[in-house]
Amino acid sequence: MNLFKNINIDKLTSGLSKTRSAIFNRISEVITGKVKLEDEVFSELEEILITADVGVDLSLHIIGEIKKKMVVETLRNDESIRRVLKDTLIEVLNHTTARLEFEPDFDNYKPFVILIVGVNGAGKTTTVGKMAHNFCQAGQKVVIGAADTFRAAANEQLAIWAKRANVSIVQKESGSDPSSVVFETVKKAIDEKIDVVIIDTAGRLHTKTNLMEELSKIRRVIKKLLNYAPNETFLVVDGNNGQNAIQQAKTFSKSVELTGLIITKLDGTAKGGIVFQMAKELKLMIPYIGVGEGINDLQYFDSKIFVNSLVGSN
Ligand SMILES: Nc1nc2c(ncn2[C@@H]2O[C@H](COP(=O)(O)OP(=O)(O)OP(=O)(O)O)[C@@H](O)[C@H]2O)c(=O)[nH]1
Ligand SMILES: [Mg+2]
Repeated sequence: MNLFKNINIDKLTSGLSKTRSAIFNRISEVITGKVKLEDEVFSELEEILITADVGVDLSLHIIGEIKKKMVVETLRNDESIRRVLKDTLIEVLNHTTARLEFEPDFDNYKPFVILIVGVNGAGKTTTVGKMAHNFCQAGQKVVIGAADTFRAAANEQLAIWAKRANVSIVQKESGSDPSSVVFETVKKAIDEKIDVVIIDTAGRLHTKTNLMEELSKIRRVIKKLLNYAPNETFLVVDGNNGQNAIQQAKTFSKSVELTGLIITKLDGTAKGGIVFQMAKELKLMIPYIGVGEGINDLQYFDSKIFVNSLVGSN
């Protein structure tokens, strides 16, 4: 019953193709036939990683690790270099957070409540729709709460997603208190024995204190109804925003307790290396990544599969 772990290797591979072809394919060019690894090769590798937005410090760390590991490699060829690179990248993703994978405990938490937050246009609403679809496909009963009461068009956009995903939705006229929508959504879930609640919120600048306070109020309202909830508070960030997205996440986490980071629009960038930097700096679980606008384009994040899709599995 793990269908909510939507992983489609073909989608993932094609979604990450810009980062792979612009950057990681270059690695092949650099290492092909280089049995003896000169310093020059290492500095080229380093430059490639930095260009992919892996970050300077992290790229240096990765190259250092590869150098160390290659000393003990008996067989030095393209494949062993690629393998060592992959192992090192997986280690970076795995050693930075206590919780590696999104494994929701639906048996003990019903309803399981997920709150989605982020700056304007990050991909929150789209992600809520895709996530609802994933859970619904896995046989869960889902309700979406439309707590973005700020933008007039927000209700309509989310209603379209709810219809596509074939899940129920709670909405109020725009201008209503977002907390009252949240209250009604969670109440409905309890009354109707719904498995998963996903709350979409309005885009907010992490620097606006009053808007961040609104999120705290939403959380308090949820907690009043279910003392264990929200189970998850996921920050959605646009993968194209690079360093800025890291800053957003840091400021958001000061106001709300984040439990995960969803990185969207990785299909639109050649700088997907940002995922490594985010994992390392933010130490947050990455439950999903977005690799397209379609309903199936929210992919469950598995560090090994992600690295294989980027560096190639051969
Ligand atoms: N290519 C691509 N586009 C995406 C992805 N996720 C979201 N988008 C697009 O990004 C745009 C903004 O998405 P929304 O879901 O409306 O973003 P939002 O965070 O809800 O925006 P606000 O509610 O205005 O703050 C839309 O055009 C989406 O189709 C993705 O993974 N890949
Ligand atoms: Mg939205």
